[in-house]
Parts: sequence; C-alpha cells; structure tokens
Amino acid sequence: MRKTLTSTLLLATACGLTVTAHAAEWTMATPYGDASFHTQNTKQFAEDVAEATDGELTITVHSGGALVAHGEIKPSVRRGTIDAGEVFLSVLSNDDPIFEVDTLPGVAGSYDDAYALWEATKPMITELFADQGLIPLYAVAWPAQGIYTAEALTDPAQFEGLRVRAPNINTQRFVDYLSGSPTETEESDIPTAFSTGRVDAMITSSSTGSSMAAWDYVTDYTNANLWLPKNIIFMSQRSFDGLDEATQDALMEAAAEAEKRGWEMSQEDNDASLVTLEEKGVAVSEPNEAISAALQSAGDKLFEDWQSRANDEAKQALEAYRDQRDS
Ligand code: PCA
Repeated sequence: MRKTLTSTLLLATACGLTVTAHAAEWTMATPYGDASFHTQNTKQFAEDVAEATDGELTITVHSGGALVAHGEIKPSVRRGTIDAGEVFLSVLSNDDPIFEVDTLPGVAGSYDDAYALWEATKPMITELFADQGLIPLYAVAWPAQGIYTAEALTDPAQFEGLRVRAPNINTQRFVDYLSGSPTETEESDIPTAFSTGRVDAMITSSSTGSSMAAWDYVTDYTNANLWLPKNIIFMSQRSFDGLDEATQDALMEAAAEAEKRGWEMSQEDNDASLVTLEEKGVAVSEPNEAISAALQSAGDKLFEDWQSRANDEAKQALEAYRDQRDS
C-alpha cells in the first residue's frame, strides 16, 4: 500500500499535537478482461469505494492478467506486493477441495442454489483465507458452464480424444472422464489456443463465449448447465488493518453492494450473451439424452473423486447447503 501526501488530512489530536493521516492507494489485479461483467463489476466497486470514502481509499484495478498472472494473484496479495485480487475460486483447489465445491455437477444448478452454496461454504472459506492473512470481500457466480464445439454435439463418442480447453483442474478431470483430452487455458489465452489448433472445444459460460468471440472458432454451444462457478475478490488483512474504521466500514459496505450487483449482472449477462451467440451464428441447444447421460456419468465420477479428497468440514458445509436447499 502506498501513501500519498497529496491528499493528506491533517488532524489535531486532543493533546494539541498535529498528526497526519494519509489517503490509501490500493492496487488490485484480476485475470479477466474489461469485456467481462466481472471486471466491470469490480471496477464499479473500486469507484464506489473512492466515492464513499471521499478519496480516502482509491483502488486501481489491473485487468486481464496484465499486472499479475492468475496463479500469482493470491501469492502477491499474501506477500503484500498488491493489496487485493480477484481469482476463479476453484483454481485454489490445491489448498483445499472446498474451493472447487462450486465446480461439481448436480450440486447447485441455479442462481438461488449457487448463492445458498456460497453462504453455506463462506465461513470455512473465510477461515482458510484468514489463515493466510487474507479477507474475502465478495464472490460472484459466472453463468452455468456449457460446452463449445466446432460441430453439433450429438453423440458421446465425439468426446473421444476431443481437445477441450478447461478453466480449472476439476473441469480437466471432467473432460478426462468423458474420454476427452483436457488442457487448462486462461480465459485471455482462449483465442490463441483455438487459432494455433491447440484445442478443438472449450468448457465455459455463455458470458465468456460471448466476450471471447467464440463464433470465430466454434459453431455450437451445448447449454449443459454443468455448474455455476464463482470468482472471489479478497484483500490483504494487513492492508485492511492500515485503514481507519470509517474507511473499513465503507469498504465492506461497497463489497456487500458489489456482491449483490454482481449476481444480478451475471444473470443479465447470461441472457444477453445467449442472444449474442445466436446472433453471431453459434447454434445454442440443450444436450440430447445420450449427451446428458454421458455428462451425468462423468459428473458422478467427479463428485466421488471430490468426496475422496474433501475433509469432514468441507463435507459438512456441503451437507448444510443441501439441508437448507431442501428445507
Ligand atoms: N469463464 C471463466 C471462468 C468460468 C467462466 O465462465 C473462464 O472460462 O476462464
């Protein structure tokens, strides 16, 4: 965190001494580009914070992985190189399988359920972040994940050897279970992955398909409603502790608003992106019975795999979510 003298506030203390409090300037990094509704929401959050704190805290958002690569965002916030970051929550799954609970099929397939899953798992996720000197600010779901292909997806045999771009390890496992050949690729590298022939297909949302111009590479989107994975936005505890209480309160309030706004933006962006995909010539369809059955069976394996790795606390969080959802 840098301190500036330009916006120095002079305070007279009770004993007549003069002390200086400085406006804080934070740096924040996100791997997602400006065309993503997530980045637009995060930039709005930064603007809201500057306004609510009268410039006492300004946050500069570096998008598209320009300042820090995706895998380095959390380590950089931990080290204090930057103050805050945004990541695809499930890329943290090496730390704990709870982080990829939102990339399991059949767990939460609607926005309401995905939000309930976030609420049920938030305490555990917050604790794990705290162990690393980090504090979550908010989390927002992407639209449901589906499959982009360069031909209509009608027969599960088409998965055999299909080179599928996946945004995280769990999606790679899923592709493996479908007999495909997965490659983990960052969102920003999608165009290169297709244009260099490294991938034939990808799993992502309507939103990313639209913001990354999927129509340049594929012809079909199978809207399989696999799962609604989230981005998490978080900050360094040390940076937070450096703020006065009123600024801390304003920051947390803006974060709560950003969370609410983000989930609404996600739904609106899903609707708009499906329309854009069709307008640009991508055929959008639901999976047929044979494809659904193959996805279900790969999904069951993915879930078993998760259960074999998750600890009791993670499983209990999932149970708490299910109890709440089914009550
Ligand atoms: N877009 C991001 C994460 C999930 C999504 O819908 C991506 O594909 O990388």
